[in-house]
Amino acid sequence: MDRYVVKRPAEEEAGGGGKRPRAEAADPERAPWQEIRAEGLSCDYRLLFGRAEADELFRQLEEEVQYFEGEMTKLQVFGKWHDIPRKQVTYGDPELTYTYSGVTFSPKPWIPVLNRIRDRVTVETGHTFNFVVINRYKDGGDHIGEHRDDERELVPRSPIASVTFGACRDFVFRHCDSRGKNATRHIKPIRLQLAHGSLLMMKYPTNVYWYHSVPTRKRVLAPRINLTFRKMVTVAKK
Ligand SMILES: O=C(O)CCC(=O)C(=O)O
Repeated sequence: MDRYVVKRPAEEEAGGGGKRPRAEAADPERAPWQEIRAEGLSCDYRLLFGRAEADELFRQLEEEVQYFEGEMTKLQVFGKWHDIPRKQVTYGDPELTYTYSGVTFSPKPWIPVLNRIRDRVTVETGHTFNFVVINRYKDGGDHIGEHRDDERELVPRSPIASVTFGACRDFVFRHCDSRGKNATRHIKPIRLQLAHGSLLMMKYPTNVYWYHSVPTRKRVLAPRINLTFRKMVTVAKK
């Protein structure tokens, strides 16, 4: 498996035999983009928030985000309904909806902490977003299975901005030709470790060819929150 690990400065120091962190890594304003490329995969990754701001945003998200309850916590896989193995919610512009695994989500209205994160992504990337899916993994038992973000409602070829807070979890890309028993080719999966306060830009055509997942990791005891900002097609109301 190809492995890319971009750690926060403190982790770099601990793992690097007491080496001082590089200046650009210590200051998220100057954190460099890391380009992750493979056949049909184009992603850019960097730290977006410094440690203190990331901690503050994580705390605010824990206090202010209200996750779906009841029927909205189930999803359909091969015709059978299952509990979603994590908490989930969508926020966004009022006229939008989003269908995922047989469930149509209506967004809750934007709240200040989400506007702040979304605006920072826009300033750093030049892309605008009108919808966000938030996933909360209480520990390493919570997970998300392999899927592509290729829903019909997404603006064609628009990038998806994935912002992570909390525990560092493996994020695995697998090429569509290299999945399961019917694999026709052996393309190595790509494993990323998405750090607290980081941004992963998943650009076209990544979600055409590559599935992604956050697998269970029993040794992870801390929570993680991931926000995927998306641009959805706005359908004019009659
Ligand atoms: O938690 C993550 O990093 C992935 C979330 C995800 O795959 C999704 O929202 O579609």
